[in-house]
Amino acid sequence: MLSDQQIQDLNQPLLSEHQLRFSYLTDMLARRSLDAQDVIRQLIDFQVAIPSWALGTGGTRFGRYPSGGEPRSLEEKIGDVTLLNRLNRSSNSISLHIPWDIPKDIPALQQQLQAEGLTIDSMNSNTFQDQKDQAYSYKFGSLSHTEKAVRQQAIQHNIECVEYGKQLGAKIHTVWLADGSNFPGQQHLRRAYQRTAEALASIYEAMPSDMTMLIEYKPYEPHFYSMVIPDWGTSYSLCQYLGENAQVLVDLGHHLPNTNIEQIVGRLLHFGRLGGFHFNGSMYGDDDLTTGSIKPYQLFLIFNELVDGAQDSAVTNAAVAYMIDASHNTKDPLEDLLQSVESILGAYAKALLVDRAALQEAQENNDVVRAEEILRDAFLTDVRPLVAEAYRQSGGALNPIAAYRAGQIREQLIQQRGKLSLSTGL
Ligand code: PSV
Ligand code: MN
Ligand code: MN
Repeated sequence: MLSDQQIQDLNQPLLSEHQLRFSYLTDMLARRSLDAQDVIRQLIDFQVAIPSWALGTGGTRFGRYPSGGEPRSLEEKIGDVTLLNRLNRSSNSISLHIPWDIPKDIPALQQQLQAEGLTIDSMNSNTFQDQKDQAYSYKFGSLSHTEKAVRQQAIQHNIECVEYGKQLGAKIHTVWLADGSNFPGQQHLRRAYQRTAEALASIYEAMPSDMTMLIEYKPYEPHFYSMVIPDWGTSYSLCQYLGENAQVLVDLGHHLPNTNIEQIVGRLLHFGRLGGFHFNGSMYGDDDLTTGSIKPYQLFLIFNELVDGAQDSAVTNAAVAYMIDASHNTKDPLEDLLQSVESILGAYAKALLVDRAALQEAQENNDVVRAEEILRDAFLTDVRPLVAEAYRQSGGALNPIAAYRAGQIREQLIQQRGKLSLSTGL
């Protein structure tokens, strides 16, 4: 499905208008001493991992409305990421969730990945649900649980994920902990933290030296009084406790409304502890909407910190892992992911246009308006021709969503896999 030739054919009718818009933007950037090709090169290198759980329709606890053709196996999930990557050449890896994605035939999986030029990005553990044959329940926590046997079971599950990761070549083990409490007094807050730190240390010790543990924080949900890892400070302190292969993961939806996420990013870069992102969009909380759909300026400001950090020799932060973490009820999941990747690339491109020397000068002179205008100037530039050109130069579609629709991909997937969704059993 979707050969290189097909993509070229779909690009053909769009080419002349694209050339017009691209050459205008190239000229405008040159007037500002910016080299469009230099930006494009960086966009081509930028890759965003796709989580296996974003490939099916999400839902709420009220219902789910799948559009059909959803992947029924890990192989089909990799098949979906192959399609996305053929269209935009910017999503060359997939993140797996255990036990949802337990690999059955590892050599065959490796072959499939290699043939498509894909890799496994991260392994994600799941101690937020009880599984069928599980000895102990996580109702009152997993790594933070009061009982040692429950903690041990959760540690063992994480080590199992690390083992799968080793076999599949994943370099990241991500821990998002649903542990917390719903009522004051339910949990001893300090001891729950201590137990978690010790349990994480046992997992950390089981990791090979080239693997990084990403620790994700979240202020609320599933618990509404306290979460054991509610904020970046807690994640950061756990990383400090564990060692240099532990890093903080910033999920954009895991902040209380109006939190200054770009400042958190700046702080973590300063400490060299920024490990990765889960991109999504949100209006209220962990809404898991399309990245950039609600707060595009915030997304740009986050990338502004990242680009600034990358250009500052004083920042020694290791490479940051980028992933989407979104899943909702309304859109075709593949179209949603194409939109998200495009928003991310757009925000990155805009951040690359910021005149850093002028910004620094304005900041040092406390010229507030000038500093803000420099950022706004970059943010308000229409960079879509740069992103489209990056897709084109790397062999992708000039307009991935249009190509997806013109190629009737969803219709073909429904034909192959059926209209019904396995996850709901409907
Ligand atoms: C739950 O909030 C969550 O969305 C976290 O963001 C995790 O990254 C994801 O689920 C998968 O475990
Ligand atoms: Mn997440
Ligand atoms: Mn989340």
